[in-house]
Amino acid sequence: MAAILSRGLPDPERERFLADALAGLRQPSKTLPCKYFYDAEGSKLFDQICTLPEYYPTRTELGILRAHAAEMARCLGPELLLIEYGSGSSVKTRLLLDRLARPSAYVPVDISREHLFETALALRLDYPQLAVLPVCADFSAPFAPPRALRPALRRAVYFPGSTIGNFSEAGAVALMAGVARLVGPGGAFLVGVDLKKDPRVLERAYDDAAGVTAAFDRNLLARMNRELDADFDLRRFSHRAVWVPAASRIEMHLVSDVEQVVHLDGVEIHFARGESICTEHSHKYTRTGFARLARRAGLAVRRVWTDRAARFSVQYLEVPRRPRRAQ
Ligand code: AVJ
Repeated sequence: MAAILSRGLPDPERERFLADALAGLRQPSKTLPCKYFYDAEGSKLFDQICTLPEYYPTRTELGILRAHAAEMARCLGPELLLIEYGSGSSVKTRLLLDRLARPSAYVPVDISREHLFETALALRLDYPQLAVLPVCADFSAPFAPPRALRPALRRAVYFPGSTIGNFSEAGAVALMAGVARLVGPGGAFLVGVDLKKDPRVLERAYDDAAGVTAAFDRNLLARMNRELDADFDLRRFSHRAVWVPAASRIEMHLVSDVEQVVHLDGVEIHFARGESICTEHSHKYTRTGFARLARRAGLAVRRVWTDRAARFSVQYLEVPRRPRRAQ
């Protein structure tokens, strides 16, 4: 009954997921958008990834925040409207919120609805003076920010976790240009950027010994089975993580172990043995490479904090008040 109802009702989120999945799986090199990792199950697995010994980014970024949050808060200034892209559990944000001077409002933006509203509720309890205004949206598409209850002196976007690494260069520039538009001249962007390093360290971070990242990757197939009437056999796909130096990125793939046909909403998808679905790109930057990218989006890097080993960086950027004309 539930299945009949859910099929009969127009569900725009399901329709978009289905259209994106079909479009990706019909390409000569099969792909799926990585934003679909984060259903309730995927969000749980991702939180687990963040605690793995091999997955250095979360731990390293938290260390940088703990050491420099006060200075970051000084850069951001008082009475701030803070908008966060892909807020998840807002663990890192709390380190900033604890240091900010009289923040006006916090706008967490996330596509994982339950996670978002649970987190907002917890934040309201812990920060009674702060207006917490969650927005359930895909931050990579235009969305309307809510009006803050109190006027803010300044707007800033916070984008931790190196999620910017999921975007192509053009995509990252477009995203940052959107940030620049949203915060306006004099506005700020605080972003976590993972740095280029030994490929062995990178490949292990995306293919851990306990198999949590493999389960996270396969959950995308399980999610299509649950939500899109697909029949992926999870035992017949293997998780792979490869460093692609020419593109300076880690690619995650689900490799078909056998020749097989899978059905997705009645459509047949053929897999040759060894054919893969690319599920994620995670670009790694050098400091100069990232600064160049930001400049193309009209943002100027003002401060960079890193850990001792320079594995990860947190970068503070501004939209110049009088933008210089591009040469
Ligand atoms: C959430 C995009 C930062 O690319 O490192 C972790 C996602 N994928 N392990 C990343 C991820 C596999 C993660 N980001």
